[in-house]
Amino acid sequence: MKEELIVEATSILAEKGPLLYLSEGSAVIVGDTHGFPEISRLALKLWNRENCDYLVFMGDYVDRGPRGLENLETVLEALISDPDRVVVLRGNHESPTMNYFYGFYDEVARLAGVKLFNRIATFYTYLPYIALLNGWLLVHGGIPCRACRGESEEPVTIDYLRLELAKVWAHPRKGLEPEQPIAFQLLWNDPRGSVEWFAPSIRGEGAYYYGRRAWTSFLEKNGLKGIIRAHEAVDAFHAWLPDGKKEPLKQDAASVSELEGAVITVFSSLYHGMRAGILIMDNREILFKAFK
Ligand SMILES: [Mn+2]
Repeated sequence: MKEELIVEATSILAEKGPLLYLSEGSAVIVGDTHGFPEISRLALKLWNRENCDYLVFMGDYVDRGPRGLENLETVLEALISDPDRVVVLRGNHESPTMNYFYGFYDEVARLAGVKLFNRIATFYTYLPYIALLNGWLLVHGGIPCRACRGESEEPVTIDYLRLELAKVWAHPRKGLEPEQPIAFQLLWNDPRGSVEWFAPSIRGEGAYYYGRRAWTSFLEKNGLKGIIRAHEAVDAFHAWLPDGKKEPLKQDAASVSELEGAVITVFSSLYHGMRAGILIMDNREILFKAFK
């Protein structure tokens, strides 16, 4: 990968900020791709073929899979080719610490050298955390708690998230590893229908499960329809419905009204041997595409 590509992508993101308000439109939405550029290219092809307004990548481009650098390059070339319509969100693997443990640091050091890795690490701090589209919240992990005591708590507002993210976004020290609790949870939290409010996550300190009352009260307070996120290795898709039930989403399409109040997970990598999911959505309908 050329250094100029990272530099150009960084300067595009620097103008956008940590929270993106997208105007209404159709979108192709991609979950974790983890080193599988063929899935990112497939999403690009779908985006062109279906003539959608947006192409949204929800983070975790590198680590685990075999070709992280090539995958990141594919995503960044898409961003540079159409910066107003291609959205590139941050995942929990857009982090130097994760890259030391899960393979991407070694991959870059071997193929391109440590200097490029440092450029990439700076680039991570400019990635947006959240996009709002058609009344849905798009985020890698999910919604955060503040008190996190496992009991009912006032949901966070979008304004609060914007202000908290402004404190760490593009900050050369604070943003390199998103340790600030709100930023961290946006990238690390998982939904669980069996949980009511918030519960500590098996992923480790600072990460939580957000339960059905946590996400439904968050959606209500912010006037949102639902959450689309990635982060968990599932077979292409699943959804938690507002009553806490799990829906495997075996059908090819669902109306938006049918899924109102839900948290939808889309996972788009092949490293775990299951199918890669890609969503196509507009104001009325969500299509579920799965690939092997
Ligand atoms: Mn993840």
